[in-house]
Amino acid sequence: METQVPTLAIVGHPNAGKSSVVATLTENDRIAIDKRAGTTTRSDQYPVEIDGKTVLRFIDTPGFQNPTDILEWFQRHPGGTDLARAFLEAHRHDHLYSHDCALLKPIAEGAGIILVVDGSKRIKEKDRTEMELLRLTGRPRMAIFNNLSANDKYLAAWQDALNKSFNSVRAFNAHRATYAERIALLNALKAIDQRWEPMLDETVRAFERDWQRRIEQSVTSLLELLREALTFKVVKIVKANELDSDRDREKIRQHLTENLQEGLRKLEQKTQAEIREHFKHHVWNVSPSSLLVKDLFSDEVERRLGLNRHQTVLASAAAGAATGGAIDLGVGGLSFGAGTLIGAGLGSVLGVLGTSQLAKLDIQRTLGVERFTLGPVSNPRFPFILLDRSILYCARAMNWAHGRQAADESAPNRVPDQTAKVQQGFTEALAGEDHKALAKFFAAARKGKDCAQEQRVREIIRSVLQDLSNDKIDSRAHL
Ligand SMILES: Nc1nc2c(ncn2[C@@H]2O[C@H](COP(=O)(O)OP(=O)(O)OP(=O)(O)O)[C@@H](O)[C@H]2O)c(=O)[nH]1
Ligand SMILES: [Mg+2]
Repeated sequence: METQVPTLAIVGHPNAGKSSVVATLTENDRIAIDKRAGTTTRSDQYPVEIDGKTVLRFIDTPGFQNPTDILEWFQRHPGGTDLARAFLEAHRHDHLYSHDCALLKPIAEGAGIILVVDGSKRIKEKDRTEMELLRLTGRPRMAIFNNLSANDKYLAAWQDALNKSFNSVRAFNAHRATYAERIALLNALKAIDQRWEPMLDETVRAFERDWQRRIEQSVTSLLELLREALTFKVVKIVKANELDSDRDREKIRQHLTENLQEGLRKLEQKTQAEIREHFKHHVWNVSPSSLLVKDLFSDEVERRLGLNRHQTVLASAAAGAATGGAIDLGVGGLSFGAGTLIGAGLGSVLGVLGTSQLAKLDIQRTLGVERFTLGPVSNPRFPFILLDRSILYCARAMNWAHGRQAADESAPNRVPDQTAKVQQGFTEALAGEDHKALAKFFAAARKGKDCAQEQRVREIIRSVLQDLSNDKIDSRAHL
């Protein structure tokens, strides 16, 4: 084992949530976690790598099997010996202590210790035994509360007992911990062994750079999605003699609308897969009540995300004025200029996406064929809705702890994605100037053109994503 790479063994009772803590700390959702005790039977190493370099190592261990025996054995042996190593040598082949030996092995090899406890349960004799035997190993050690319920009746007693034997005692919840809390834990590890300080400082900086890089990659994915979605169109060519009536044309329109929607759904899904990859998610169980699983073209999504009507009109007017074209608010196949629209009363003009037009149908007749083209999307609200939903997806990817594989209703999402809880889209909370910049970017994207606003748009989205991952969430008015 390279000594300069800080290595921490995660220890505790069977089922204390040790593997869940390791999964969250290493962003590895493939680690076996189960409600049954005894899931982990050997010590497994989980290196944290940044740019191909191992900067930190966590070791998942089985729960203590016979803590009382270990403590008694330690107490019978003279101080100054490396007790973990001595115990291991004496019990290496004793099947009765197989889990204990697996647990003590990394400690004997020099790993620091993170003890995981459930501070919501009453403290028992066994807990005190484990604390004492870990103290006797003489290794740098931290204790963390991974509380499985909100009960805080016993917390003071735990604090008291742990403070006596551990260099640092902190809360770290495997299901709720965010990026910021992971960084805070790494910083706290510096205090338990000063030799680690330079390496951990570097690790924290590497983590921060890596996180910024992921946010940047996500912004790129989102801009790419918007560009692709806003140029996407569907075409059907039919022989004129196969078209009897307007009913046939209406059927083609419906068919093309379905294709257009399906194509846009696919583009969204492709981007979602990229975002999961940026944030290392392989397990992705979203509850059916989440707005993220509703159809992109459903009323719920349309109602809860995107700009409001007033904002849409103002933003589109600015973008329309800039490009010198009329604004198509795409309602019932009619096209309104800004003046007409405002004069007509906003309420009656902008409907939900389901009833208003997503894109215009163009029909060209030449040489005995009719060429039907639907798209690209001209509805001015749609890109705001798509962007909002993508931001919501990023928010979940950024804030969903990798150790949270099972459903856990007790831990609300950092950024609510339950349909009933989403009161407003992210773009709606932005300033009018930002709406205009976005609208101009969308207008240029529709034409497949570069946009002078692109840098600005990047900054807007980056800043929203940074806020959502920096624990500033509670200060956002709409959440
Ligand atoms: N509600 C809640 N449940 C948790 C939390 N952390 C872990 N669990 C659950 O506790 C159970 C045990 O988690 P594991 O991570 O497998 O525990 P372990 O300590 O590794 O267990 P063994 O390997 O069997 O010793 C699983 O059902 C987890 O989903 C948490 O923070 N909150
Ligand atoms: Mg385990």
